[in-house]
Amino acid sequence: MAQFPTNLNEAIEWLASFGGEPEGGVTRTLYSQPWKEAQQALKGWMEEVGLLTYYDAIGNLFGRLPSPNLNAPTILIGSHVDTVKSGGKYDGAYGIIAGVLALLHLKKQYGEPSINLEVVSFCEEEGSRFPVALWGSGMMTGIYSYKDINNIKDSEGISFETAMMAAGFGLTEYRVRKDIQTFIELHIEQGPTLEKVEKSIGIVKAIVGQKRFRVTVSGESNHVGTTSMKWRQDALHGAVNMIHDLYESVKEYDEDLVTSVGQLFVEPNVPNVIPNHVQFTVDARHPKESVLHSFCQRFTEQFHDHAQKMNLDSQVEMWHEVQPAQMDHSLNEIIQSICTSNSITFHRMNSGAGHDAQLFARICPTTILFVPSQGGISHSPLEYTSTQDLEKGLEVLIQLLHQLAYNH
Ligand code: HGY
Ligand code: MN
Ligand code: MN
Repeated sequence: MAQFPTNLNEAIEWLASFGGEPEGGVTRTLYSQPWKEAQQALKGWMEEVGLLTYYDAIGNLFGRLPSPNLNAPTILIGSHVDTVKSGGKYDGAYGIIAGVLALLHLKKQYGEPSINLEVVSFCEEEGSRFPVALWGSGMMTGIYSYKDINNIKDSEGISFETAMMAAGFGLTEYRVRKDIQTFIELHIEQGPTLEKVEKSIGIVKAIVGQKRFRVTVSGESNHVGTTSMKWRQDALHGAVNMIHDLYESVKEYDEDLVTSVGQLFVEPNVPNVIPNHVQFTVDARHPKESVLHSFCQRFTEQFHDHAQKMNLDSQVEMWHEVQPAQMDHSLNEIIQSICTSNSITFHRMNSGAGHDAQLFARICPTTILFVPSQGGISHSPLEYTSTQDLEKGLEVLIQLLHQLAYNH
């Protein structure tokens, strides 16, 4: 294959090769070698298609199609380049690739826009290497600052700051942009809804709020054979009771509330030793902040009750929280009219996944549109979206940007 892709499908495979794994997954975590290579390759591709490229101070990469009007604002499109561990080819990547192809098409077809158009490859959204998520958009919107990464380390003990500086970023003060007029993200749905309702485009009304916790349970390790059940301080038994209650409590709320324990570490993790230390994560989400808050308060109290009854110590620490975000109604109306006039089916829905659009919605008119995920699978090597669906999403994005950025 030539150095740079010439179409959507080629670009998906090309970008997935950076951090690609033999079993088909992709691992491209913030400031890692595959991450650096992917950003550099995207920069080369953006330049090849005629965009002006640059990095900001933390490693967000931009490709700009400028307006001749020096005072024009900027419409930003794009998504995140990082992935979860052994993730899919489309999560984040599709939004960046579609952004580059859309600007290439608009430049060829209509020349210079009256409003600057920029595609961004956000450095990080997932929170899969460090316990910080939405780093790229969080800094761009001014919601985060460098102090938010103080004392943050990855699972190998490498500090966020060390990794950022080793990649050549974080060396200068961060300047929040004031020229962003609109943010639009194109993304795979990562769920089963569009496939079930047999529609091609998801027009997102709101993105759910989410809270992520690290729970630590401490007891006392001892010999499994000589310690009677009544004398134990078994951290794993305590954690199991907590997790059981978590999944029971969620049933008492409406079906929009979701929660998961995605990670669990046991120490000393030896078959004939009673565990003295357990750490697990809780991810909880809902479109309404009040419901999310009440659920999180409830399970936190339940966890501490279990710990107290079992003579254990417990810590429940929230490390990530993002409010639910409403998407822009007038942008969504334009998307709906584009779908209708192109006979592209659409479905109005919420997003259960968090996205960079969630933060941009706080500073400017923002929306995110979805294309279907086959089987609703995501964050997995089995993540897949058909070329036809990918192309439809790109077509809607192109027409939306043409309406917004080219004076007729
Ligand atoms: O976890 C999420 O919602 C997103 O995929 N980062
Ligand atoms: Mn994701
Ligand atoms: Mn994503």
